[in-house]
Amino acid sequence: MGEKDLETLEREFQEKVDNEIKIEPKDWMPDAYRQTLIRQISQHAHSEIVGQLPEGNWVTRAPNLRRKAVLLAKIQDEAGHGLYLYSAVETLGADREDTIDDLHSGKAKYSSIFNYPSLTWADMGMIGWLVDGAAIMNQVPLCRCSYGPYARAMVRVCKEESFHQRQGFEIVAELAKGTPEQREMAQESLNRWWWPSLMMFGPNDADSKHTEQSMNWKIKRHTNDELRQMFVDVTVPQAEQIGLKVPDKDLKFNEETGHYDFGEINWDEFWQVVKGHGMCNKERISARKNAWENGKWVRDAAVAYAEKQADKQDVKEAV
Ligand code: FAQ
Repeated sequence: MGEKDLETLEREFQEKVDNEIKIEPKDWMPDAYRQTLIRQISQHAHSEIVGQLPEGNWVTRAPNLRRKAVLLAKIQDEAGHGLYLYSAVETLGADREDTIDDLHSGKAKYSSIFNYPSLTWADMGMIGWLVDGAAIMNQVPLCRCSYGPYARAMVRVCKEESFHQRQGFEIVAELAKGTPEQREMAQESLNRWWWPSLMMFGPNDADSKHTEQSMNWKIKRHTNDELRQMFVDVTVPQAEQIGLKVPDKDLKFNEETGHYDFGEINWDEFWQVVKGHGMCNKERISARKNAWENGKWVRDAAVAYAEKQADKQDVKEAV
C-alpha cells in the first residue's frame, strides 16, 4: 500500500477527533495541532510552577501548624501538576529544557493571575477558592481533550484541584465568620482577586484567536466566555452564602437567561499583565530563573546517579 497523501491523513485525523477517538503520541497529527498543544500544555505547566510562588510567600506565616501543613501539601501538588504537564509536552516531541528556557526568556506565557501579589493570609483562601475554582472550571472539560496524554493528566489534576478549592473556601468561610477584622480581611482580598480570576479564562470570544480551531480539534470543549459565565454562576452564590460581596456593581441575576449578568472586565489591565507589565511579572520570572540556576547541581547529580546505575546494569547484563 502506498503512502497516504496529506489530505487523506488530515481527513482521517479529523474523523478520529469527530468520533471521540483519542489522538496518541505516535499517531499522525497535523503540525498545527501539535504546535497548539505544545503551546497550551507548556503554558499550562508554567502556570502550575509559577503558581506556587504567591502561596509559597505564606508558608512561613501560616497561622498554625495545620494550615501550614495543608498549604505545603497544596503547593507540592501544584509542582506535581507542572511535572505531569511537562511530560505531556515531551510526548509531542518538545524538549523540556527548551520549554523551560521559553518561560525564562519571556517567549512563553503563563497565567496572568500569578502576577498579582499575595498580601494577606486571606489571599491563601482566595487563591484556593477562586483561582483553583477557575482552574477546575477550565480543566474539567480538558479531561475530554482529544489528545490522550493531556486528557489523562487532567483527571488527576482536577481531583487535586477540587481539594484545593475546598480548602481555600474553608479558609475564607472561617475568616468571614470571624472577628470584624478577619471579615474585613476576607472582603478586601475578594475585592482584589475577583476580577483577575475572571481574566484567567482568557480574552472575550470575539478576541480569542485560538478558540475556534481548538474547538474543532476538541482540544477546547467550551469557549472562554462560556467557562467564565459558568464560573460566575457557581461562585456568586458561594460568596453570598458566607456573606461576602462580589465587587461588581453590574452583577445581577438575570431571570430570563438563568445566569448572572456581570460587568465589563478591564481588558487593558489583562493585556498589560499578559505582556509582562503586571505587578509581579519581573519578580516571578526572576524567582524561577534563580531556582533553575540554584537547582543545577541537583539536576546534574540526578543525571550522574542515573548514568552510574545504567552502567552497573550494563555490567550485570554483560556477565
Ligand atoms: N494569562 O486565543 P486565546 C492553575 C493568551 S492553572 C496569560 O483565548 P487559548 C492551577 C493565550 O495564551 C491556570 N495569557 O488562547 C493553579 C494566547 O496567547 P498565545 C492555567 C493568556 O489558548 C491554581 C492569547 O492570550 N490554566 O491556575 C490568558 O485558546 C492555584 C489569546 O488567547 C491553563 O493554562 C491568561 N489568563 O485560551 C496553580 C489551562 N488567557 O499563546 C497554583 C489550559 C489567554 O497565542 C495555584 N489553557 N492568554 O501567545 C487553556 O485552557 C487556554 O490556553 C486558555 C487560553 C483558556 C488559558
